[in-house]
Amino acid sequence: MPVATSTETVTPTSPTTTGTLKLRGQTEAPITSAYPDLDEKGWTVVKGVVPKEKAAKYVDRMYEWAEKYGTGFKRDDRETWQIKNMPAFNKAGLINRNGVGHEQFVWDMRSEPALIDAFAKIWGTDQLLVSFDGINITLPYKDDLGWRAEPWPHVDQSPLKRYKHCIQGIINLADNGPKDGGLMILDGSFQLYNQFFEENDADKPADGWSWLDQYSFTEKQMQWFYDHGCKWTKLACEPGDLLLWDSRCVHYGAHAEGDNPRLAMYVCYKPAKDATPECLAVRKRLMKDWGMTSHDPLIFRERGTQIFGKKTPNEREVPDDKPILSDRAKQLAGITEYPGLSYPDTTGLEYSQLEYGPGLAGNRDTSGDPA
Ligand SMILES: O=C(O)CCC(=O)C(=O)O
Ligand SMILES: [Fe+2]
Repeated sequence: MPVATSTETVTPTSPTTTGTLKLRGQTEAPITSAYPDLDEKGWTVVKGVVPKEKAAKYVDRMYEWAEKYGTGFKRDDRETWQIKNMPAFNKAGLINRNGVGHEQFVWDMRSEPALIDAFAKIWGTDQLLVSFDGINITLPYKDDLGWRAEPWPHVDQSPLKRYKHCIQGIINLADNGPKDGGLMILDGSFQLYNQFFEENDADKPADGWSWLDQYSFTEKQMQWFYDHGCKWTKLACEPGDLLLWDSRCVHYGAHAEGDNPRLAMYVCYKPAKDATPECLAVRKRLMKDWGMTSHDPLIFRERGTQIFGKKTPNEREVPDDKPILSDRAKQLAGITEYPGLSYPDTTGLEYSQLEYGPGLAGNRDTSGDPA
């Protein structure tokens, strides 16, 4: 099948001052023929990408990570399942702080061959770069969750991009039923993406739609979708299932209503050949400083404690279990080149520095954080 291309032109700004990477040039469009649902409704659940036994081991490692945080959470004692006992998290249990995106267990998960293969089918190549994304632990808290429990309907694509651009992923690790915390998709919204921005052009800010790959909808705008027949669906899934969705689907992560915890990791891969030298340089710096990214591995906003600042005094800036990267993981990180590709080095950093670099001071982008 021919690969469509699309061209995006934006004004470059320095990534070191904004914490946000803007890229110019051509990026390939994903090929979704392997997953027809992605073209029809914008999302799909790929069953059993990781075997259940392996998923259970990742759950153990995630709980162990949270227990080692040392603020009182114990997986076997539900009395300790309180917000104050957990590492700082965002809405719906999304954790993108504490260097978690570079923990060994996260790198191991990202390097799972079957997971990479699912994205290789989408991009027609296994020479991929992966996002330095976060994890999700959504416990059925008894605390008052306040803002954390509110829906946050959004798309992870700029209104300026009116074409297929990114397929996002979540690898689900624990049983996830209709009442558990999890991914909510507004069915029908994917097909209406362009129409929404055309018909609601009056909502465009004075300086135009943002090029940031993220747009949050107001209640009034959501009513537009409901009036056009869209309905929320909670994606139920089993351990080891991969949730894939086109970034043009309106979605959010819901909090738990039932009794079960949700454990999951955010994953997204794109072709290494589409990475510009600028992108590769920022990724290399993030590897050195344990920084994280939003979902798209090529066009991203920097994320993590280095960017947001510490939310709690004990927030870690470096991973607890610093990763020893396999050769495959180094390729996925963008530290080593794939055969046939060459990455001009603009950083002067050696890999030894990348493994044990100091935490980076600075506060480059503290803007709002829908995932
Ligand atoms: O946690 C979730 O299910 C959704 C988070 C989200 O918005 C995303 O992964 O883009
Ligand atoms: Fe999102």
